Amino acid sequence: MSEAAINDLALETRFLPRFLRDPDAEALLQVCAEKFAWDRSIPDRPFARFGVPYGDDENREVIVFHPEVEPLLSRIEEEFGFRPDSCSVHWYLRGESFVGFHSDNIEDIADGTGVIIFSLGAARVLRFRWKQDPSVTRDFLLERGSLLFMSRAVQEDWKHGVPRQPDTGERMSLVFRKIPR
Ligand SMILES: O=C(O)CCC(=O)C(=O)O
Repeated sequence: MSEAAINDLALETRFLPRFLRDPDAEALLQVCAEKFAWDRSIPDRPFARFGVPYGDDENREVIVFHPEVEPLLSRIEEEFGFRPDSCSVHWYLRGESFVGFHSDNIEDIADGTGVIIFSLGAARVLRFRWKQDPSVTRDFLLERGSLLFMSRAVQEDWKHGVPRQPDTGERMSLVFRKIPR
């Protein structure tokens, strides 16, 4: 496929590299690490959840957002015009911690919204892979304090994942969405 054709593929994303600046971004990882209730069933990538449940988790009760997360919700609402009501948090303890290629379920994303990945800690690559031709990829370097929005439509055409990156320190991602009612 020609480079021009690849550039025409819709990868509907919006990237805000300095959504939260230091020292706030630097301090927040430690606060989250200490205060969140972590599920450690994946040993090198603990996770936590807030807000409205979805997917495999949908029968649990709503968990109120932690006060540390609330200011981010208001900032996201100002920037994107919707207020997320659900958040899953992934804590990559080391560079070997990873997430394989997958698409998020569009039934868990309200119309007119998208999935928002907010990053803390070490910079990691988020890689998109086009479903029609997996040799077509797009990389975003998600640095501390950055925010990446991906539209609902992105999930239909692309998979995404966070590859292993040895010799990298810990990283945390807070993944926000609004669940359809
Ligand atoms: O940690 C990340 O940046 C990506 C997480 C992810 O792929 C997901 O929650 O679906």
